[in-house]
Amino acid sequence: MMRWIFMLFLLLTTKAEAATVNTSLYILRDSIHFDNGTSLPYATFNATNSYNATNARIVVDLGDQLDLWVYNFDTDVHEFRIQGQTSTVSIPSGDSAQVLYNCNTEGVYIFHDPMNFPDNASVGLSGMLVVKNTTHAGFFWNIKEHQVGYNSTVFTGSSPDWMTYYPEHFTINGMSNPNINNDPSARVVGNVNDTIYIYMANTGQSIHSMHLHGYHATIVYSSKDPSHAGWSKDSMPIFPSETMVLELVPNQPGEYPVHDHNLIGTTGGNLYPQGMFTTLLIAP
Ligand SMILES: [Cu+2]
Repeated sequence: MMRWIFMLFLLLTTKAEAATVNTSLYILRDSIHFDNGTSLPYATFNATNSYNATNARIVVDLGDQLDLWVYNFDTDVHEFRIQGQTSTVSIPSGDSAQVLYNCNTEGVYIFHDPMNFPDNASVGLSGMLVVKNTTHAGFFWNIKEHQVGYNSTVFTGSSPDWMTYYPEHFTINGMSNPNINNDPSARVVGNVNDTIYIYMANTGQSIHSMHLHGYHATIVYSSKDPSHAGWSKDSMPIFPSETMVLELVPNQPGEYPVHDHNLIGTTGGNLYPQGMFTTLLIAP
């Protein structure tokens, strides 16, 4: 009898079986548009064969097995790699490749085209794989900046001069203020005392410092500085290729700004306020 009770206990307390997550990414090239009228050639990993300037996100649970197919619908050859992995697959134009990945470490990993790094990743080919170990609400910020002229240089097969990089456009999930607040996966909406996770990846080449007004958040994970886990702060510097997970438990209601503390990041080709600016909306 005790044995059966024990087994029942095990069944009730063991986490759901790890699942195999079958998904696909489609490499597509088009443009990214900004409010000052600027358009830049851009390429992204999409969830379908329909282009979107926001990269598809892959969100899995800890322990899942990712079975991914990457389709290259662009006219150029591309490569694919998940951050932290040494294996790279090359995908000719019109071809596809299968990538298997054991999601056994919680965190955020940038999947990207590592060809001529950071050139191909900088023209948009860098998205977020999120391995989560919580059922709390999550929001996702793929933060990135752009300099006019650099993308066309990459697409014509040359390498831009990163020593003279001076970006003019700043995006979260491929969008600038005020459009970020219309992205329900980016704009943090919740209630006082909720536990909210913010999953961030800096897929650009500049340092950004995300400043949360009104609240402190706790760093759960930093790919660059694992020892920062547990720090409670209101400004989070995030370096190129760094990923970070924040836990926010709002202590007061209100609508508070979040922005890049490097204030050029809240502009867009001389327009202000643009760029990396959104708000947290917390109900009582
Ligand atoms: Cu601020």
